[in-house]
Amino acid sequence: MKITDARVIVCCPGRNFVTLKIETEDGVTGLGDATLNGRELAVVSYLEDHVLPCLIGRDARCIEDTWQYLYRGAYWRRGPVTMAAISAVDVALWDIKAKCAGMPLYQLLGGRSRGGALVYGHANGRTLDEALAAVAQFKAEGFRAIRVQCGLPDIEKVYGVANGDGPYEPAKKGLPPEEQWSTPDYLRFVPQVFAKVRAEFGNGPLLLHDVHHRLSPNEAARLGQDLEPYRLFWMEDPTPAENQAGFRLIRQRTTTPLAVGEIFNTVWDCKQLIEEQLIDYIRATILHAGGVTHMRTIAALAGLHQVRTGMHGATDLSPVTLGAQVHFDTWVPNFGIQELMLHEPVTGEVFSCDYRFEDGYLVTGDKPGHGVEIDEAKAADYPYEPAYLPVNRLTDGTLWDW
Ligand code: CS2
Ligand code: MG
Repeated sequence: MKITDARVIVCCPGRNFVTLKIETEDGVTGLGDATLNGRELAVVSYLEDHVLPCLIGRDARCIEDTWQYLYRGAYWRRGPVTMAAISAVDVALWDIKAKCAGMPLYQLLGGRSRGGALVYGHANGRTLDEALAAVAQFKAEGFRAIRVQCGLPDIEKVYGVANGDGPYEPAKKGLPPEEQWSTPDYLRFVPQVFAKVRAEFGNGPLLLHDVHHRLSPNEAARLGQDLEPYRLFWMEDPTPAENQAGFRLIRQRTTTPLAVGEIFNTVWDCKQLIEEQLIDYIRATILHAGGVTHMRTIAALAGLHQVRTGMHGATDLSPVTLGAQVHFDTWVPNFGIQELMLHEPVTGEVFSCDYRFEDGYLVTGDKPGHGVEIDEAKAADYPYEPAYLPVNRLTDGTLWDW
């Protein structure tokens, strides 16, 4: 079954998405997501200039061979641009294979392991009162697990908090906006936030928090200890993870569960973290870590070491990725949780999905494939708009991790 056409669709229904559509000689099509937030066009070029010419004429059924061809064959391995491009091809080919088999993707992966994927939503507020109101709202909507982020009293803009009345969306049109950071203020304030949330909502909700790579291992250990009384589901990205050994220090000093990996591209980014059991949840995604094919490798290694999945699911992952991930979550034995940051309604004009939110879970339908389709004519109504993630500075102006 030859691949006869492959094209990249760039659109901005609410935010930018890069989608790959592969067509085969018998008319079956598959979709993959290649969105790399703030660096979208680099992946478009990688695909259009270097990958797609090699795909035409290949057998769409040979997913593994194509993965190896694009990974080993490029000579230049790994990296977010390469791996997002490989993922888009891989997911589109899994979509095609599942459609040809007449099965939803989770069936092809090994079948259902659970009814639905437990998801967590994003409650945030500029003030503690706003954050508490947001938690109440997520609870009322049926979320069982809630991530809580709160502004810092003396800092104007921090990660994870909406600035206006609209939903939180970090990428902004135009050049990169700037946010501010103060580690001492943060370390003092966050435990108070969770004390308040537990006092108000009791032990029922599963609570999560994203540190967003801003602390040193020692500072993260302090925060982990201070949060222990509030029994978090996880503390995410406590420190940048290029130095995997850095997690030893955090791990030895706190029982607060640790999650990391939304920016990882391959199993090599988390091999030591997993093998030494330095983390509890691996957040690598189908989109940025090489598709369904490579996420299986990561999840299998994680499973050997009692690490569970907790895939990234922010709005910069398109509905195509979320669709594929819900199938993966429905099957993978060592599933932990799935992030769910809802796309704006306008995104739904371009992408149609076969997954739904039900009682705190994402449940996939039974359409063959991953169940997400794109309306290309509608997509053309929303052309690409340059947008960047923020950069972060300490209060004295020093550039910091965002
Ligand atoms: C995040 C994201 O969802 C998360 O956990 O860390 O908000 C992240 O900042 C964006 O996906 C960046 O593209
Ligand atoms: Mg995160």
